[in-house]
Amino acid sequence: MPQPLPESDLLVVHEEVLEALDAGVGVVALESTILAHGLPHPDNIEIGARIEDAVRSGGSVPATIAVLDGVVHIGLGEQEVERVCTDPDIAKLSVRDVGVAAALGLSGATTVASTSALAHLAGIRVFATGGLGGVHRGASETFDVSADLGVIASTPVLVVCAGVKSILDVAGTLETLETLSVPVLGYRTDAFPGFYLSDSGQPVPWRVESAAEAARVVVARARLGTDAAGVVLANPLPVDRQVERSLHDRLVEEGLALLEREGVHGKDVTPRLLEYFHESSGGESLRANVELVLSNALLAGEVAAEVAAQSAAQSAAQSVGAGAAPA
Ligand code: PSU
Ligand code: MN
Repeated sequence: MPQPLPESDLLVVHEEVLEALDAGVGVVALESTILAHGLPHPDNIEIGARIEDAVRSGGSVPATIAVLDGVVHIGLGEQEVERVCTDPDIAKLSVRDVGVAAALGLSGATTVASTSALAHLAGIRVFATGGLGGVHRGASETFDVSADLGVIASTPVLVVCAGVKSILDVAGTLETLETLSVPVLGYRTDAFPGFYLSDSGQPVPWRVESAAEAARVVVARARLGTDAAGVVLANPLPVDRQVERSLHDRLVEEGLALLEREGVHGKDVTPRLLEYFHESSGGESLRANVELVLSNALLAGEVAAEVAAQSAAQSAAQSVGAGAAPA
């Protein structure tokens, strides 16, 4: 079990989250970048609350993570979520930015990378998001590879996501995850999902059929000590809920052209694309985005509850074994 970081003037853990961790109840970390930079205001406030409710429906306690006035918060109250959703100047913080924001007393939303790293510090083992960052198309020239990948490679947190968007180089992203020793599990699927699409056209190396099975992977990796990296659990939208193929292809093509035209790069790429999709899909990209995030939060809630239960059973079995051993 990871040892939770003690609280300090730089980091506070919400009381309910702390109690859940102490009691061995499942906890699911949630990122705040999707709220601040991935979903339109003011819908993001209500969606944020629904994501937390979905984690609870899965049997776990949600911990949305953000940096507010230089303090890392593991778990946000209602007003804090509203602040993240409303402040137009809130920064997007990857891991490298968190210490800077803390030192300068700034506020920011956390990405998959920083949310995973901070969740791990707090002793949280499961994390739900929409889509993972990855290798961008043309990365061999631009070097644009999301820090999400490198951080997952060194952080033992299971990330539930709907794969990556097809604006990325999906095959290159999967190759990189293999190189970085990050296992990718398909949840009831053999196909790696493509965010808006149920199937990106790439296969997943492994398939699990239940939350309990995904949790067993986490527990077995910890017991063997082969858990330096995290795990990606890829949860596709049902085929009848995906974005229609022709609309999808038009959005991707137009979105990539727009980036080129506007000279957008670096950390602004994903927020700008999402904004464009939401504006020009007649609500369809937002509908799919919300559905997949809620589905991921529910599944993560179930997996975290299972990880907690299986870890407790494992510790109990170990102490019985130790007690029965001859002196
Ligand atoms: N993918 C999405 N929606 C998002 C993101 C990714 O479908 O909002 C966000 C996540 O916070 C992710 C970040 O960690 O974008 C990756 O950004 P970059 O590519 O700049 O590392
Ligand atoms: Mn990038």
